[in-house]
Amino acid sequence: MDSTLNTLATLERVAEKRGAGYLVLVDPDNLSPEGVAQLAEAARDSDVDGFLVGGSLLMRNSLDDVVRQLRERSGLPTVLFPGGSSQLSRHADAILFLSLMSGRNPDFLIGEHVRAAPIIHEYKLEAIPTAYLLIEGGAYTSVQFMSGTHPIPRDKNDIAVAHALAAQYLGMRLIYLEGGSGAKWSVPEEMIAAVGAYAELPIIVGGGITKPEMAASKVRAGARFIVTGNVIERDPSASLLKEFADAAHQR
Ligand code: 1GP
Repeated sequence: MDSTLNTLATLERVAEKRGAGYLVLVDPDNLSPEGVAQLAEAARDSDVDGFLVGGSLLMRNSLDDVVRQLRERSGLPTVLFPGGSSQLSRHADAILFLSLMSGRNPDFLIGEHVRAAPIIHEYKLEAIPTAYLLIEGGAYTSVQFMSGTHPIPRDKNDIAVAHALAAQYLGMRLIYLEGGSGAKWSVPEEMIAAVGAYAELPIIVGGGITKPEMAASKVRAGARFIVTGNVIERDPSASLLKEFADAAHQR
């Protein structure tokens, strides 16, 4: 095991033990300080496995506070999920070092990474090389607009598989299949299964997952981590968090 990737190793152990992990995405713009504190405590008591924090575009400078609060109050792994090189915090456990591989915009393939790397080094953040594949989700999403890229068509499993294999050969550690926040259609189970049949990397699935049954079905198809954002922003109750966690934890 790579001893420098402690947070990834922790998350992988959880997924191994429980069948899959459940991660809650927090957009710092969308929560008040009280809301962050409540969510952290509810997650701690509801079997949630960790937080992702970030957004395609942040309108407020609250990332540091949100990350610190989530981590301190929940004790859960808190990982940056940045929309760009300005979304860095020394308080996080790790950062998904995302390469938007489904796109052909060099800024999101390497440019933002070069800008972020010195700060990541200074903050001693664990950088987790992650292939980020945007999959058509029936809505024109913020990440599409902000990155100026097209998603992979949702019926083109071969294209998703080829990207995932390329990611593996390039040394990525995770594959993120992203339907986009607020997607009408989540990533199809057939595509998750197709990617899992070829690539050996753990698959994260997010975007448009609004019901625990959907999370369970993605896990049966081969997802190792499930991410929800909007649905928990709308109802950050411990009971709903627990339902999603139970749906992801199939062991
Ligand atoms: C995480 O962007 C997603 O991958 C979150 O999507 O807000 O639709 O859950 P939702």
